[in-house]
Amino acid sequence: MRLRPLLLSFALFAVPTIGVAAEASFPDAATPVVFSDAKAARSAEQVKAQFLHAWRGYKEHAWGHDALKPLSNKPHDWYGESLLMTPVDAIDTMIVMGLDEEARDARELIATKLSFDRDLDVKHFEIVIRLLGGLLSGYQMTDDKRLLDLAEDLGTRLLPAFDSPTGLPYVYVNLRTGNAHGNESNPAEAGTLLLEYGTLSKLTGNPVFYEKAKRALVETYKRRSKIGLVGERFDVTTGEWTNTRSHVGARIDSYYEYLWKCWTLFGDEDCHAMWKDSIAAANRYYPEEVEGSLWVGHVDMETGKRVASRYGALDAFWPGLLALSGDVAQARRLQDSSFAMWQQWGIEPEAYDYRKREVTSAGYPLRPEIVESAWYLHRLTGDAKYRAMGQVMLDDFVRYTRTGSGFATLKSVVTKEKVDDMESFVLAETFKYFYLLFAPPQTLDPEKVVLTTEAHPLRRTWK
Ligand code: DMJ
Repeated sequence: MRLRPLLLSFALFAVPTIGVAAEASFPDAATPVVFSDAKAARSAEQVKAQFLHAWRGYKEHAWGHDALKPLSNKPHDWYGESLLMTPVDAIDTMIVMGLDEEARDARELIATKLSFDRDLDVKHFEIVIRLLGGLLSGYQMTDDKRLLDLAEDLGTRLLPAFDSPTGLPYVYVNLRTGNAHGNESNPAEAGTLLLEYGTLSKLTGNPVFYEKAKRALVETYKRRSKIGLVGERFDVTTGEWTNTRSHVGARIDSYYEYLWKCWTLFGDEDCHAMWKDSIAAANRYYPEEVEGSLWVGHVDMETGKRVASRYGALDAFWPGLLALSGDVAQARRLQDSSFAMWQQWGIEPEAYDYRKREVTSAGYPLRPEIVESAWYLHRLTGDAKYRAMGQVMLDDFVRYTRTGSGFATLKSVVTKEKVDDMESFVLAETFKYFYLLFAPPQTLDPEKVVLTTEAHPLRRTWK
């Protein structure tokens, strides 16, 4: 495994994408996959057009609100008042796609209308990854100091979340009063904060943000079991586990992601050491072979004993993280499994029993993880197969989820019944990863950026 700070570790990305003359042909195990550069350019335009469809729907029906309800064409605000969730989450995608006019509109809306002086109990983790992350990447991409000022104000208001007896953050915090509550949290919500808070510290010169978020990450790691695994839930006041299931899915996933990325973005050796220890345990206990396919499932954190053959849309980020951190061979096999799961219904379910090949949770809230993994694998291997996979998924995504004004969550991947909901991460992540998969490699240079768990690109501009 390569373990080097950011600038060196991304040297692998120099692998050129293959420019094959023929058009896409996939999937067919017997035939080598080809995907021409011309075809990729057309697919990138297709993604941009779909993104614009959703953004224009938001502009027409939900401008100034958190989100668009894509079936009723009504606005939705998470907490009754808008925190501009969609524009903040989406602005860097517009910049990446070269949609300058749209990015300018979004930036002016944010800079002139967004205020965090509100008596609202907000979910700490979601606000950090969507809003703090979006403001910071927006600032780094535009140099608009108003975005950094908003980020600093938000970060300062969120800090009381860390004032628990353990330093593990409470789930909710009031933006005006600082009152924090919600004891039952998890590794993902405690450990997926350091890229955003750490960058805020580096850009403002105030170390408090880095210190608090790093302590939360370390406190999570310190509670790992004797065999090196973390569980699914803990109480932030006692620090005791309340659920000892261990896996790479919901409530744990991005804890692993940030152990690796905090090392690559900040060069923090503690993160490096925690990552090495954690990935060794993960690789020992999670993987399971079933009829020639590789999966990662659920085990007990204390014994390592398998408790469920469960995989799903969130777990599908794991191949990307494995590839990024150097384990391309395992990543390739797992991505094949993710894609097989997708193809069973033409869209992936939230949870899947890979032994029984049955859906166990049928919803699809338009998640990006499988596309994110396809992008990393394509960048690292140059294998056109991942672009061909992406094209299949893009076509399915549009076929089953597009509405008159945007894209709708599916209640069930089996029936394809839609729900009146479009998460902001569709614009922050899903379309960004689709676009990056097809766009020329120089569109976003992974030698210079680390993508947060919400796909906000952060750059190390400090020494
Ligand atoms: C996003 O908000 C983030 O990627 C988070 O880490 C996990 N889930 C969603 C997307 O599926």
